[in-house]
Amino acid sequence: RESMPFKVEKIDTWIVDIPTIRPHVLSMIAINKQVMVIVRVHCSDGIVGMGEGTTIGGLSYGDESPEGMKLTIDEYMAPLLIGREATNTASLMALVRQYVVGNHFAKNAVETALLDAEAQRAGVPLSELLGGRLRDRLPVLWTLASGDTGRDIEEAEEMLAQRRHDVFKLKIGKRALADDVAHVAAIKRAMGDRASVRVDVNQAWDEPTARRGAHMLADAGVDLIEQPLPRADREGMRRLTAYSPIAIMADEALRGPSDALDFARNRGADAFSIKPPQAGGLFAGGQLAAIAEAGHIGVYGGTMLEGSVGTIACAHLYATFAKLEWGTELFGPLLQTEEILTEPLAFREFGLDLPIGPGLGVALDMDKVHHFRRDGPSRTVV
Ligand code: MUC
Ligand code: MG
Repeated sequence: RESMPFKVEKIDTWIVDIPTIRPHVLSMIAINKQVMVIVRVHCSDGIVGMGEGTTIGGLSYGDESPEGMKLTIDEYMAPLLIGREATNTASLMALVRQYVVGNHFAKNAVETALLDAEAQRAGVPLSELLGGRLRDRLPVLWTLASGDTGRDIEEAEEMLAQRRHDVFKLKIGKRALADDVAHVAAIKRAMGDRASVRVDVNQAWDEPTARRGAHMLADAGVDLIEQPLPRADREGMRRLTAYSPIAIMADEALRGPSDALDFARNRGADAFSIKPPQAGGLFAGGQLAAIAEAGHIGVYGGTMLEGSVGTIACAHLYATFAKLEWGTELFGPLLQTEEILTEPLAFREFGLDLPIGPGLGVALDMDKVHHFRRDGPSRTVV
């Protein structure tokens, strides 16, 4: 075909630190801020595509840090992309994969920015490039993780009253099983039938603890247990899934389509938390959903607690999924004290509305971005 004249001209990568509205306590770390790498791909036709690379608690969740993502993109990915035609994301990402092993979060951020640019150029929402929307809004749960039972119940009541969320995920695994179960049971008792309650153990249990935990949590009225065992313990996940009276979800164990295929073949989980950064990109995330559907495994739209750019990119993908049995947890922007978009995302009525504009359909407030940039003008000591 005739070659397109538009080239990738420049790639910005900015580390942006935003405080959280309260401490967010997970089994491995408590966070007080979120750190995003905002990626902007400038093309020679004037189009700028955006992506985001965000993880949780530096290197305590996964093996990529924000600082490492920035370095990987600046030193290894940008030189491969600059000067190339900007209009074929699949071929650009194939080139990146040829020279960069792993680094899924960084790849996802770059792929998102390239796809955003392509969708803007085509004048269609990103979801169209990803296969087309099957829904215009997504259900969104909220994670109660203040570390305090009373405060979590108050927070849940507020969310219900505002009609913002009616599904809650609780982070457990840090304390003794009996203490964790008492915490979860108190919250479920306070909620009654008004809300669904699930837990995320973030790999903290061993198999005997998980077996006991599954029964105790089922008795407490919990619907689902996310990643109870270490990500490498696939046999344990398979046995637990067969044994547990309530659904078991895989999260950290799913680092791409081949993990998903293995889990589907062996029924290593009842549900997948699909996270494009963990899977290696939006296309890879879509492949996980296809494998889940083919394997009769439930689908859940996960989050890395991204800000608005990463969140809306995931939303465009999740809107294309045939099934979304467990809803989504795309609440990341609501955990941050500052919004870096000109118009915040539309969270209402227990869900999130998809934007209708081209590409991601959102715009950065550049003053805010520059203010919160780690190396931004306001932070530079002359
Ligand atoms: C995780 O492990 O699922 C998603 C929601 C939340 O509170 O933490 C994240 C990470
Ligand atoms: Mg999880």
